[in-house]
Amino acid sequence: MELGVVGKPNVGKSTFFAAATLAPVQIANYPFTTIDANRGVAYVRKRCPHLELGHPCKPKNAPCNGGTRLIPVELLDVAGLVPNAHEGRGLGNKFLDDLRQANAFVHVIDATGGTDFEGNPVALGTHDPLADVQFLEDELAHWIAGILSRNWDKEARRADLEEAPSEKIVTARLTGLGFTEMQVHSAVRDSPLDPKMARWTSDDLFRLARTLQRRGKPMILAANKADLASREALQSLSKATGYLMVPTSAEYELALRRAASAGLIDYAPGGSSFEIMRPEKLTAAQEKGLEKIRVFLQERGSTGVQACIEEAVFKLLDLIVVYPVEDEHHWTDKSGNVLPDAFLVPRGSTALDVAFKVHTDLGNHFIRAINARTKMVVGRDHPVQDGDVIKIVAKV
Ligand SMILES: Nc1nc2c(ncn2[C@@H]2O[C@H](COP(=O)(O)OP(=O)(O)O)[C@@H](O)[C@H]2O)c(=O)[nH]1
Ligand SMILES: [Mg+2]
Repeated sequence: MELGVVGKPNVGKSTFFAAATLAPVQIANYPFTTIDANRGVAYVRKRCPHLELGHPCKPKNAPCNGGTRLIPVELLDVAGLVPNAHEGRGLGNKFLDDLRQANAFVHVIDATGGTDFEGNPVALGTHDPLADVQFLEDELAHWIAGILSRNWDKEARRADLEEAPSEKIVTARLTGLGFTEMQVHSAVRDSPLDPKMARWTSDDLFRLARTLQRRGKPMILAANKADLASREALQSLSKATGYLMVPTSAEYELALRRAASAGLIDYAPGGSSFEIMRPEKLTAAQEKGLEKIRVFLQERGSTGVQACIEEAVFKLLDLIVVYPVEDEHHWTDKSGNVLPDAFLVPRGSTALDVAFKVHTDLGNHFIRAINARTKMVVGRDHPVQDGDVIKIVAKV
């Protein structure tokens, strides 16, 4: 699972990334850190099923923080995209190529309208953030269209002669961009296209690219710098975009997580409050800064950063969490670890999909699954539910 943090320069992408990937101190020994300069691990939260068991879990891939399971999600901080990045402007193509595997994008916009297209600061309210949404969509569609149209005419003629299905040709051309075959097939099917591929115009290819981009690389908006924007302005922006949008203050979230990891405050990311632990260690400026943040949290509920990642995962991508175990009675793996793993899978995934997610062998030798809560046996095609604890029975 990977989310690409995208947007033009100076909107707060790196601040968002730094905040989201800074682990709370309680789990600092867990690799929720930066993998390299611009790849890091954030997480989404779920109530851990160990609370039902009455004794603690022993997690391997997703730590548990007092009953809150933290399930890792990779974040990619992409350097700012400027208009015409697809033509290579501002190292555009390299950055676009970094986004190939992203399942979805968090598009960070400056909700205050205080940054122009190139990332230069301008008077607040003088740049329309909606224009950024349009521009980014266009860049992504141009990028996909560019890959799709490379030597199109030649290949299209050959494919027409061989009567190759167009979905197959398009899928092959876009390998590595992270689209599923189903997404490509449905995009081709829903586009008004000539049966002969050689007759597809560059406009046709661009429209197809746009459909693919919207379906295969969905986007949530982080309306950032919300600390400088009024609630009313944010509400009308949200209404106008037609996208899922979460107001964020990446700057406040970063300040809180840094203060928390320094032991100055007690703060759980996503929370609506914090507690000062070491008042004697705070400078006057820090104290004043924290008070401003406290007021913001009281008014808005949270900084929005954690909420934005969770909306991307649970709403935009509609993923659910399942807990595979080997012992359906004790909810353990072979070595007795309680609820060792938590996996994100698309809603509608079957027991067999979960088996493959755990291990290819388990998928290949699948016999049946057992819902560890109800002890009911379920077949391969049974769709799993959010929070299911599930045992896979396979031929050994
Ligand atoms: N007021 C405010 N400033 C922010 C926020 N997030 C980032 N900034 C500031 O915006 C500028 C650009 O941030 P940066 O993360 O480098 O943007 P990037 O170029 O998109 O990666 C920096 O001066 C940040 O301190 C925020 O939530 N509120
Ligand atoms: Mg940056």
